[in-house]
Amino acid sequence: MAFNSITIIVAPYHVGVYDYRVGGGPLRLLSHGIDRDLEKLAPISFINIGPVDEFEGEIGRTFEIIRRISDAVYKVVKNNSFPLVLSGNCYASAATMAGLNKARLEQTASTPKPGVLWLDAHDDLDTPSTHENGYLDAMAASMMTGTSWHTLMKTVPGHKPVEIKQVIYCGLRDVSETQAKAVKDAGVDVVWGKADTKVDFTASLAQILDRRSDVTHAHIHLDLDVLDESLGRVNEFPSPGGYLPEDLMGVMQMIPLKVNPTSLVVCSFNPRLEGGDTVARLACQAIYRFIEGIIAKDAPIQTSHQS
Ligand SMILES: [Mn+2]
Repeated sequence: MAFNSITIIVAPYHVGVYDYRVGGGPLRLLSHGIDRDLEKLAPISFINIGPVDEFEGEIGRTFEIIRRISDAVYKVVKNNSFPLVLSGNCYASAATMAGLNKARLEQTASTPKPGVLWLDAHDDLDTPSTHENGYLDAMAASMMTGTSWHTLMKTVPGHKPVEIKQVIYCGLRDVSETQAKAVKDAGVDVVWGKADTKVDFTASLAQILDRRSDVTHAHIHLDLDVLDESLGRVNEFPSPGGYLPEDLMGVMQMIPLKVNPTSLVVCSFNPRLEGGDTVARLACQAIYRFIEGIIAKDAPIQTSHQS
């Protein structure tokens, strides 16, 4: 899978409200110069998702953003560019999978359906009927896998439910009993985070990917609350037992060695809480290492410059 450039899709919204709470995350990552860093690796362009204020309520605005991200990802993939989506909300991954699917269906050579590596403290498999706290993002994975919001998801260009077994979790830990049961019932592969024991996330995920010969291509969902709460408050839902910096770098460097990444969504980061700039710096380093890994794989000649 060769990419000739990277396109940064910028969606700085929380449920359609610009720069509010996690909507500020993409802007903070850009203020840390992620685009200037990546420019050392490949040509960069941008697609900004424009305001959606005229759409009805948080649900109407949310689904318009999902449709627009899907369209953007589709265009980027058609141009042989790599989509890096900086989003406030997690449901950008449901949108990205729809855009990838639309592009894949138009390809003459058959590209395998991508799996999804869901790096997050949360499973996001709630439905409106099981959901408890009002945070729409807790349904991001169920939107993607076809177990919630069926009618509105049909308005998303290219959306076709992703089979739940194609989703692999790494860092999951902040779940209710009902949510844990939903994950277990789904029978998916999970690397659980543990508050009382150090987990080797990189080795454990690598082991799963070695075994999963059905997952050769994958979309990467990086919810920054996968980071351990000791590093800072990534959003309003921090939890212990998450990734330390070496886990984040390890996982993001390992992934391109095991699968062909199709896309990356980085989301769910409210930079105005304690530790926001620490989180932003770590996220930028992780994105850089990940893209560097993809490029090194495509062009072995470049690996000689790496330490
Ligand atoms: Mn989360």
